[in-house]
Amino acid sequence: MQVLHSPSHRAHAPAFEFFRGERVPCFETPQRAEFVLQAFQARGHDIRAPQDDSSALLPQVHQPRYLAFLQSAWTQWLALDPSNGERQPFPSVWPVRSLRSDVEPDNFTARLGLYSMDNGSPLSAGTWVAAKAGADAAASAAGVLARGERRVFCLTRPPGHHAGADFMGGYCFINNAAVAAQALLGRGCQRVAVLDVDYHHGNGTQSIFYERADVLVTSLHGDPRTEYPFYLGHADECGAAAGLGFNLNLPLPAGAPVATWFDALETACARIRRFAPDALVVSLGLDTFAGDPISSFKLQASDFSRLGARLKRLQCPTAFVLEGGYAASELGINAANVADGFEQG
Ligand code: SP5
Ligand code: ZN
Repeated sequence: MQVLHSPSHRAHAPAFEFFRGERVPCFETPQRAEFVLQAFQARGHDIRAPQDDSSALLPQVHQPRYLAFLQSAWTQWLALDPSNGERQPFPSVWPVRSLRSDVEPDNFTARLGLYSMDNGSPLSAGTWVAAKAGADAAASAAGVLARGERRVFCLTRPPGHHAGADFMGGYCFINNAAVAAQALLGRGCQRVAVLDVDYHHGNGTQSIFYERADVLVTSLHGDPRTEYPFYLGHADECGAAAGLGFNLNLPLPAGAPVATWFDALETACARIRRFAPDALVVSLGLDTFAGDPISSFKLQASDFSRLGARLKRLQCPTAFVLEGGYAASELGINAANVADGFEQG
């Protein structure tokens, strides 16, 4: 299948994140994408550079002042102190309930908190370049499907599904799945379904489309009562206003057996089939893998082939967008198994 990939992903390479108060190496590394690229090359997939510029789509998915901040954040960080090039910015204050988020503070760290849902999404010098290249791949994927291909794979990082209209979070900066869905609507689709199979609930994607009936968002994920992102992803979130009934969450307990996961996948597939979308965007997190270091579902490599084959049966033009998955050395096999399961299924 066509695999859209840009080496610009490497520009996003923060050194550490925080875990229980300690600095630990980032889980979301450039090496992840390199493993996936190697696996797709080894299996003869058609690796291509993204052809479309997502610039006009981004403000349809994200708030302009958030995009402006993200694009200039590293320059602003350096302007505070030239030696900041050796450091990573982290937010330390957030506008939670009762505080104002409509007024943008002048202080850099205060703005970083305004535009962040957590302190777990470190920025580096090339974050914008890498995230924009990922969004370009998502926009290009819509073009590939519009030209008649039945499937396409965005081999991109950083991931996107935690990023909301005006915030970063969970290693995500631009919501690539939302960009792909919006681009498909712009290319003539009437209805687009998103299926998010990352271990973590795609809070950003849900919130972006929550009041819309043209994008159905379905998600299988670890129960937010115990799993990140904690504050969204419950089963009673069904959409609102025009979007009521167009959001389906299927939270599963941490440690849920593989059979339970595939049962939930059937429920999501049934809802997607009833929606009769013109295209499907799969937020493909592979952190459901048994060997994932930060998650606790139990899928094996062969289960990813089964996933791909099941999605093929939806008989819908499908754009896969890479999300999480932190067992880096097995990520390529698992991603390629989804792609090959889809092609052969
Ligand atoms: C895209 C994506 O998968 N983002 C995930 C963001 C998760 N951020 C929280 C990481 C917390 C790590 N906790 C480690 C627990 C080990 N038992
Ligand atoms: Zn995840």
